[in-house]
Formats: sequence, structure tokens, C-alpha cells
Amino acid sequence: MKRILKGVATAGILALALTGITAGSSSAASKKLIVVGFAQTGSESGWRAANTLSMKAAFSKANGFKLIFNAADNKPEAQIAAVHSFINQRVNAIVIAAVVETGWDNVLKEAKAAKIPVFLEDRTISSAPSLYATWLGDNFLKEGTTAGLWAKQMVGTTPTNMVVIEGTTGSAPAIDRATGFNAAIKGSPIVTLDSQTGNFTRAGGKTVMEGFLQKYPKKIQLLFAQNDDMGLGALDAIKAAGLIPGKDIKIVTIDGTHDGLTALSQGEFNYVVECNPLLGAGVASLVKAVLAGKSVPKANTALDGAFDQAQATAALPTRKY
Ligand code: GZL
Repeated sequence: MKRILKGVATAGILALALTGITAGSSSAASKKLIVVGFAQTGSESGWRAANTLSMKAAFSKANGFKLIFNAADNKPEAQIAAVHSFINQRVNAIVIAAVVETGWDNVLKEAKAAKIPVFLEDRTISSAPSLYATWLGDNFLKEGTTAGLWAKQMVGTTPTNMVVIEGTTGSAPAIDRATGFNAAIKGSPIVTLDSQTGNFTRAGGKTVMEGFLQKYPKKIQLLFAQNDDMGLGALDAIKAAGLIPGKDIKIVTIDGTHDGLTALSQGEFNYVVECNPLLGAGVASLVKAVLAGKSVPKANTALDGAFDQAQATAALPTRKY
């Protein structure tokens, strides 16, 4: 996490507190639509699908917006090209869910020169905060810490070999979740045998886990997958190797998607840390506030929980994503 987080607010509270112009306010319909360019990472995971749905629902015509949506297939250069295009189209505001932290300075300076405010949703970037209006997302460092603390207490004093399937290399969640997790397990008998990126996808998780199982036969007792989807992909590899996930290999993941909580409820995962993707309403309120000349916190954090098996089973019937 590249900046000190100020103001802890859920997206919901933010949507109500910031502007008083709630999504769907009647005056919005009679006003000129706010044209917003949204540069999404791609469609790599169940979390991302829920985030995209949330953003499209919030940036609707009924809420006073015209949304120009671009999904960059997790290609940083394609995402930057999309932002250039939004600037050329002279949109009123730009929202970015950045694939990776770096490489943003030039295009953000171009947006600033064009007087188009930029809003970060989901992932943070390493550019100076003066180059964007605000960020709304989840605390990845805390998610990693929560997962690591669970792993540390779970192993107790038992020497444990762990493998890690990382998210997209250079992305804020991959960097910060690893930092939080590794700090939390310090002093524990957990040994990290290997750590590789699965790019936040199920296919990536399966391929990486297959490699780990070949390289470390019968030596792996714990898997930390930095999102549910890579953990779900790893399940296929673990079962194909004749092992029982959740028993032979304990699994901790991050996101809290429906499929992740289902695997936890069925005992195939052992612990899941939540990362709330329903950020659309909060981001839409921030856009309206800034365009209305109001000041907003530079960082706005969604609150996340964590689940054991019983909590997952209880949460599933009413889960929104
Ligand atoms: C986290 C988000 C990550 C999720 C993945 O906020 O950026 O990207 O953990 C998603 O599932 O692909």
C-alpha cells in the first residue's frame, strides 16, 4: 500500500455521506449526463466480474452517467491506451482499476493538463497523489496480514512447508498481500518452498499448482493463494494428484467470492479473507462530489471481513457476489 490510508469508510457509507446526491436522484435525470471513461483491468476472476457489474450498475444513465467501458485483458499498455482515448474523447472523468502500480505518470499528467479528474478504484498506483483525485478500494496489506495470522495460528508449532500462488506481478494486491502475509508469519515454523504468479486466474492457479506438486511431491502442507480463483484452479491439480484439499494441503485464499466461500463451506478451503468488489456506488459518489467542486478524502477504504467454514456456510445464502 503506497500511501497512508485516511478515512475508513465503506463504499455504502461513502455513497450516502459525501454528496447528498445519492445514486438515482431525480435531479440527475434532468441534468446533462456525466461522461465517464472506465479503464477496467479485464475479466480475470469472479471478483473482477462482480466489480464490473457494480461499476456498470452505479454509472448508469438513470444515475446521470454515460459510461465508456474498456477492459484491457490485463495488459498494462492496453489500459494506458484506453486512458489516452478517454482524454481524446474529452470525457468528464476517468476511472482506473490499474493492472499494475507503475507506468502511469505520463498519461495522468496528460489528463491533468486536459483538466479531466482521474479516480482510482480497486488497485493503487505508485504515481504521486497529486496526479489523481482520490482512490477507493480495499486494504490489501491488511488482507495479507489477516491471512498470515490465520496461517500462523493454524500451524502452531508444527513445521509446515508452504507454496504461494501470487496475483498479477506488479499489481498492488499481489505486492501488498505478500507483504502483509510474510510479516504476519514471522517467527512461525512456516517455510515458503516456492512462490509464483498465477495472474489471478483459475487456469493460472491450476498450472502453477501442478508445477509445485511435481517439484515438491508429498512435501506441501499449506497453500496461500492470493485470490479465490487461483485457489479454485489449484483444487483441480491437488485432486488430480490424489490429495485431499483442505486436509492433505490446507488452503487460505483472499476475495470471498461465492465460489470461494462454497469451497470453504465444503471443507476444500480452510480460510478465506474478504475483499469487497462492490465499489461502484462509492466511486460514483466520489465522481459527483469532485465534479461538484467538493473536497474528498484522498483514500477511501472498504471494510472487509474473513470467514472460517461455519461463517462461510452461514453467509452463502445471502451473499451478493
Ligand atoms: C483486489 C483485486 C484483485 C482480486 C482478484 O482488489 O484487484 O484482482 O483479488 C482480481 O480476484 O482479479
